[in-house]
Amino acid sequence: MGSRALIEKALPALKKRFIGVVCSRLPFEGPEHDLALYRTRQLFDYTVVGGKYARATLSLDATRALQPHLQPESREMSAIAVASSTMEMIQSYYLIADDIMDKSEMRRGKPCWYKQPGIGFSAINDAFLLDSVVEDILRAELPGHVNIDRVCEAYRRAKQKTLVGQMLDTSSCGQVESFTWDRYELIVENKTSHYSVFHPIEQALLISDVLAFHGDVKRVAYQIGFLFQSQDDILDVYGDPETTGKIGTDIEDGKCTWLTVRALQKIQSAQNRDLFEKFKKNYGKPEKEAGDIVKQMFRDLRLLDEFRVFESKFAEQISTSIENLPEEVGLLRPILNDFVGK
Ligand code: DMA
Ligand code: MG
Ligand code: MG
Repeated sequence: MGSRALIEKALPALKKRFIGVVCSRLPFEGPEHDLALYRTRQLFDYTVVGGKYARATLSLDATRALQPHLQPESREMSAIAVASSTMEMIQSYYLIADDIMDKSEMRRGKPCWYKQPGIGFSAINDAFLLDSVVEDILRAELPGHVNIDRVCEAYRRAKQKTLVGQMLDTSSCGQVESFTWDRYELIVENKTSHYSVFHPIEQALLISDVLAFHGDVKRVAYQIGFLFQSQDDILDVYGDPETTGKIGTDIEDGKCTWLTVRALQKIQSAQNRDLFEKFKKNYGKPEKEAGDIVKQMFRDLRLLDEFRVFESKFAEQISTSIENLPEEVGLLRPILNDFVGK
């Protein structure tokens, strides 16, 4: 059985754990219990279910690669699948908050959670709630595991890093002068690569009791994360909402993205002051006309063609990095190649 299927199979157990932790705080029966039950179910079904499960699948794939003896039908496998599926609760936690901050309308082909009738800003609390149960679930699924404290600490640190990344991402908005590759790399490593690629593998390494070579894995994971976020930036502007399930907001929000850093680099090396002023005047503005001017500038600068070249070259570089991983973590190679392929 594939890891994605095992994750899907683990979701009802994850949901039960989530509801269990929330309801344990309230009287066993009665209207408050029913209220919490209803809201928790609704939250889980709307925001955790229905993604690609890329992070949970990556984590489970990595664990299975490191522990090939694990049987798909075993109890141990079910527990590890639920532990891996917490990656999807974490993802929902970030996305709920990210969509509020980015003023997004759609996520996974439906209105964002905070846009749902009767939800609004209480979505902020829902995000906190999802985060708050992760450690309880990990401890409940892996009782007495030698590395359980390390697993929880890895989550805490990943979260902290992501929040710093989101802070850097949101506070860079509109600061066109600061859009350099250094700034962009820092944003991406923190807001995306660590939690999306490294942390799922890190949890797998800890669950499999591999305590060395995390730094080597991290370097490759950050490269993969960079490819992933730069593609996300391209899709934000050029993606079809029917396929991506979301409507881009980066240009209106004034985000520091792959496209803007490259555009500014080209404008500056051409020493074209007028072009720079034109970009600055129109980037990060709510009006559609301003956004259209920015898009036309991107077109004139042939950024999409350049991205395709960068993408294939960088993907090759990543393949080499995966190849060069130490033999001790060599079992991860096919999983990483697979993840890049997607
Ligand atoms: C993604 O940032 C980062 C986190 C922590 C969710 P983003 O706003 O570029 O992502 P999306 O395009 O999915 O809104
Ligand atoms: Mg966003
Ligand atoms: Mg964002």
